[in-house]
Amino acid sequence: MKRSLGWLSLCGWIVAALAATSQAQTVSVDHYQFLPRLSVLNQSGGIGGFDVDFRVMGKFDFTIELGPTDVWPPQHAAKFTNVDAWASHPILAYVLPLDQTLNLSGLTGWQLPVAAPFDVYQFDGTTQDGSSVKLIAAEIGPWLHLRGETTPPPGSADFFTYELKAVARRRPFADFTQDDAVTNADLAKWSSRFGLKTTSLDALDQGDANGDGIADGSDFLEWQRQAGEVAPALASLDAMVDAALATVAAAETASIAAVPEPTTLGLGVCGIAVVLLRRRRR
Ligand SMILES: [Ca+2]
Repeated sequence: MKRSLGWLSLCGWIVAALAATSQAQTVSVDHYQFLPRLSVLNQSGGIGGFDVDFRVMGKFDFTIELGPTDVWPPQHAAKFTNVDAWASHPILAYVLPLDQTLNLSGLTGWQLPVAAPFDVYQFDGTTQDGSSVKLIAAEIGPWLHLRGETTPPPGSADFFTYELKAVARRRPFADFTQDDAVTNADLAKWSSRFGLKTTSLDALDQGDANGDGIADGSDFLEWQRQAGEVAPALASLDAMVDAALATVAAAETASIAAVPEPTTLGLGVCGIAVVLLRRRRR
């Protein structure tokens, strides 16, 4: 009886341990802020035949988790959390919440096997109206480049489709003038706000780079670290991501291609040795 109880408790312990390992492990959480000048959500379609560019603004967190541990190499999963971002109509006073139009918080992302000095994630999901969403996110230095689109549910006639091209900067960010560059103008803005608490308005706009509610010395240090920084052009980011994505296909082909067996490898080495010997004799 005692022995069976012991076995039962061991089984319980193993089950608990397995449950614990199957829970996603957070690798990193980065805070980002959209750069509205470089971020556009295009809305097109509908019966009226709309084609409108909305400006994307707001904040979100980018969370990386360890994927399933039973695959090798281990893959990272990504998701958007604490999304407080929207797309603003160029003329009319209305906005599209990104969590609604793209279901940003509901997308699941996987790291792609790119041969590039930065990480690329592919996101998939569905919006509330049944449109499917595909999105690529690339973490290039402090910048997060996002591009993606929606496709309406099959057989639907009156639906909008959306295309996103956006750049976000990791926070803290010392661009207080919101011109995507950290310059003396930002220092002047910070000085004019020094010691003041931020209100419900945008924290950056009030000299608060780290978003702790006050424009103080730590925000000056951020400005000092980032002084001279200019946001990269959208086209150059696009080209980098294109080049990285092109290596995914190559990586997949390489893994499929057979690794030379020791015998064939040995024969190849023998062949080269024979050729070299012949050359030497000549
Ligand atoms: Ca600036």
